[in-house]
Amino acid sequence: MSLIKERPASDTLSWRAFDREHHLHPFTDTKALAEEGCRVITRADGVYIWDSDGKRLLDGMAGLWCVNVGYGRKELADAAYRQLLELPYYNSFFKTSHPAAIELAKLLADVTAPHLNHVFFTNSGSEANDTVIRLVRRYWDLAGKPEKHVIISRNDAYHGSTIGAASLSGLKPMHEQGHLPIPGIAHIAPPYWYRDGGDLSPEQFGLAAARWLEEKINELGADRVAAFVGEPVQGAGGVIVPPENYWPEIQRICNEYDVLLIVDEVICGFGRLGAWFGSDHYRLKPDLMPIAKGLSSGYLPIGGVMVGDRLADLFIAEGKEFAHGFTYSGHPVACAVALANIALLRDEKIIENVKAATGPYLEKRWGELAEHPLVGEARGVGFVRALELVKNKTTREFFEPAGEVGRMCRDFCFDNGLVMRAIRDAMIISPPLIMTKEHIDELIELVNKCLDLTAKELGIS
Ligand code: PXG
Repeated sequence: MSLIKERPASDTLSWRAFDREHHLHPFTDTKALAEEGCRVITRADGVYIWDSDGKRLLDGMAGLWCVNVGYGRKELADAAYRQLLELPYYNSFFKTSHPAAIELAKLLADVTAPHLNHVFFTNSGSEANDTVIRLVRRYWDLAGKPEKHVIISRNDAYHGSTIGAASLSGLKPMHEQGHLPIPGIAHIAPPYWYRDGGDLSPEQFGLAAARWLEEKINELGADRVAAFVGEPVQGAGGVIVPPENYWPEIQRICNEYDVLLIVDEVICGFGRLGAWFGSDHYRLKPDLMPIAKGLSSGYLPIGGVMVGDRLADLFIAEGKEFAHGFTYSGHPVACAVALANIALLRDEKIIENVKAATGPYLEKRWGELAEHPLVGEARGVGFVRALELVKNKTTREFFEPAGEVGRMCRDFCFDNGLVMRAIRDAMIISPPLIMTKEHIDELIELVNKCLDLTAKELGIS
């Protein structure tokens, strides 16, 4: 039912017109969108979405890396409905709480590592990362080392769009457009072997890339460095999978220099890598762990920061107020949906299935795509994967300017019933974790077709 008075917004053309006239989209060239018109998605079920013309698309991106349990789960809708009737809103300020937030906090403590026993709720991954900055700096203040305030992040990182999270992010346009980063944030290069590894083996490069953190700490002075932040696998930066020896070395360096480790699990958390968390997959012990997306499978906005005992113990012992929080921190309806979502992941053994069955199958089938003349590298972990499209497979030469070939391939995907994301010229998937082997076969067939169409357009065979 439409609330728009002038005209029932029930068809693609009128929706497009209203969208063009009134809606500013995130990360979008508004002029180009106005010229082309937006795609209107009207419904979804399982691993498929439908647009307003009734066209079905296989959602290779699980929305925006988030619909882990797939679309149309009645259990989540029922949980929201029940909570809306019982207690649609209450806050957790001023010594109050409510059952949904309490139970979710307890469940999160159960599914995360033993030293992660507290959660601070937010409404998004961006807010979670802003909260992280506040927590880290507050922690070192309380610990009597206020000069330890610099947070080291990485180029190509994406930690969100609020001022703090955008500062942690390592994407040039975000910094250029916002006079960012804020003071006290430094960046090192990521472990992007395919692009930057040169003649080094992945192992040699992995160690060298981790040592850039050590060099940066020494350059800034360990007494000034508060924390290091990284995504287990960098998502929006292009699904940058670190060599196996990278994270153990980062953990060693953080321990040695007493630098807190922040592992941003907004994409990798809740099963994406075939483990509950990326930290489990890489055997990391984070002091802080931002979460969002898969926490509710995107059904409602909710995020949070898992806070390790080291920080939580000091905050509690200190007995002083932490001056930070949001009206909707621990929103009851979002918490109820997150609880139902985690219950599905656990009870239906969705993550175990990715690890043991569908993940390895996807890995095998994805690997076959490396044979394609356009594909320089087919990489990934679990259910997050990338194809690096290159001009020359032997020399690892990229296309110039970056992004055009990726966009071309992405458009072929949409036209042929598949959602893939293009990051520069890397084609990305991050599908719902409920994908079956049959869905994976369908996905690979569509990807192959779209790669062929792209190659044909470029005159490459
Ligand atoms: N951390 C990571 C690792 C993310 O991927 C955020 C934090 C921020 O979360 P919120 O909920 O504030 O969006 C993200 C978000 C893309 C894309 O195009 C990726 C994200 C968001 C929007 C688009 O790849 N990741």
